[in-house]
Amino acid sequence: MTSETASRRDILLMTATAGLVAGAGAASGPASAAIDAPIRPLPCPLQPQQNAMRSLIELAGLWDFQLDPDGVGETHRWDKALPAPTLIAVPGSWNEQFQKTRDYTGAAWYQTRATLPPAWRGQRLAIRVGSAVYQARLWIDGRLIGQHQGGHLPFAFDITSLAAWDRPMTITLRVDNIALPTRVPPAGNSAPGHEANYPDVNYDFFPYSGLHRAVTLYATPMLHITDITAVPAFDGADGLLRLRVTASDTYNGYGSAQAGGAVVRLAFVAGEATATLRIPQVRAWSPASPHLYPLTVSLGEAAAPTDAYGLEVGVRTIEVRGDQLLLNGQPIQIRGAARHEDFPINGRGLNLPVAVRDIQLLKWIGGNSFRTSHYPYAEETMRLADREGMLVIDEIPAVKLYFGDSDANIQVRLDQCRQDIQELITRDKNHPSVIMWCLANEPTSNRFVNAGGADLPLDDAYKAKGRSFFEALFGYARTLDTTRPFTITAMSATEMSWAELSDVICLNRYSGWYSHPGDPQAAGALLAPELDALHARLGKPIMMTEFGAETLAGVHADPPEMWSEEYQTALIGAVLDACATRPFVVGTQVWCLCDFKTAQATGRAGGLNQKGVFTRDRRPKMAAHHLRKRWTS
Ligand code: GCB
Repeated sequence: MTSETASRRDILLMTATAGLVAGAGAASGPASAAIDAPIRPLPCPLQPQQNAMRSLIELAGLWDFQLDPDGVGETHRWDKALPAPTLIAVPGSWNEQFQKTRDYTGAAWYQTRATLPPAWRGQRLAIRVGSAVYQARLWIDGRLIGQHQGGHLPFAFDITSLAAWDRPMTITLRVDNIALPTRVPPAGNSAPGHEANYPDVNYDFFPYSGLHRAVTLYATPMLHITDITAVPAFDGADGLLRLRVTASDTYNGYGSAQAGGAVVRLAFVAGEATATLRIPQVRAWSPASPHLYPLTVSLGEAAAPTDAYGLEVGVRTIEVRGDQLLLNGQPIQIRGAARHEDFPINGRGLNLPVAVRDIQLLKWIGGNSFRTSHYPYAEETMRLADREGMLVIDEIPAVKLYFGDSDANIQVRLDQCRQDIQELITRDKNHPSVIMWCLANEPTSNRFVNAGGADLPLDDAYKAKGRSFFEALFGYARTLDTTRPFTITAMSATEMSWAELSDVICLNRYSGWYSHPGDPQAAGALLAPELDALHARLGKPIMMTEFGAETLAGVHADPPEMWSEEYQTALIGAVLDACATRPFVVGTQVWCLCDFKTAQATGRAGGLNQKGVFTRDRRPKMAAHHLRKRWTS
């Protein structure tokens, strides 16, 4: 716990100036090679891009890899050379690439070499890691550069002053996935006895770990664009993009932005410019017509730009009004499923074919949405969602938070959640597909904390602690984005005084499975009065973000029996029927799109959660056909 506390202090130090979305600029100064102090991470709003002024090298492929179960790597300077490495694929989880690493929790080291192209001399150089789960430390040529904590979100460092031009550079990452109460998701509240699982995690998905997304070296002009925020709006038939652009080096000068045939001049003062682009007769973005406009922002004179960055933007608005959710001013019905980034061997490693396929499957069942349960997904997936007209609930990795341990631990988790939502909004704020941010999945009672296995009820002290935690988190998050709703998803054990802080009330309900076994109709019968009571009390839109049943593909029963395809179909149908007659229920997302790997447990046949309406290899179960019939006709 002591080293965890120390590393938290480092993180806070290093992220201290990363800033809010509105203030995120080039936080990094040039690093002095003489000072062996960590370099502050750069904010990561813009995915590295290859264009006429910017270049990148993706360090994908086989890296040297070594487990460090005894934690000796730092003492023995493995950052210079790994003593006995094997090869591993990056990106990819380490768990299933070798038999012996499947359930490994601890530190592991990755190392590769890269030669900088001579053409990059004189440019600003950075290294960016798309996702390292959970904590990562980075060395270049034996020098500690910095660290990041939280997984699933990118981090980058300015390495201009460390560039080697006459030899390959050695890049080393130490990644660890140790489960601790001070991490998010937190350890320390998992079930004992027959509910226990292995590996021992407090959540229901496999703790895949490692370098899950691209590691990229990239070069930009010295003076360069550091962030673009484009907030869409309508003015009659015209579309507006309210732009805020930041540039490095407290730039004072000009630039320009163009989209949809409109051009606007940007006047930078101390590295910041704001302007509004007006797109006449705009084509609004929606699931039915996901029209995107290429937006190009450049520095310098339009005829001879000195830096440029291109984005695709959609013009749409999203708003909660009364008990409705309005997209472009019209009530919208959300249909779809929650997902996981999960596939055999790859684990949680970037898998573009699966990301493409999953969105096709969602469309095939007539869905228009997904939730990034239970962590931020790859940037490529968000781009696909924009292009395919998916409405996304974008979630931070705050699964199963609890409030039964020390105030100090709760504060560390709150700080981590703040960092997660700040980094997520920084990364995803320009995606039209993102219609809501989710700040937690199923914060829960303290069932097993300090209880020695007993089932503790939620007492008033814990309720109050949770309430102030969420007031602080919602309050902070709402300063980062004033244009989208925020939510948390609530299981039946989640205290409603926390969940009611949400703009859209999101419910995960499993009657007919975890309660009322054998009675699929219970899922609808118990839900209907609960929905009415919540609506009467809160007057807010409600969404079903999870409901479902474990289903072994190929198992059939009439009358329906648990684990059969008929049972899953009946249960899902009962929930959808209950929602269909209640216009304040603005969305239904089944749990979940596809079967996925989880920790081993008595209720998880084959180490899988099989509540997918598709199998893990993406074959439809009966419920997928049912949804397709229901949602496409
Ligand atoms: C939930 C969780 C999800 C689980 C699911 C289940 O409420 O949010 O992570 O996988 O239930 O199948 O139990």
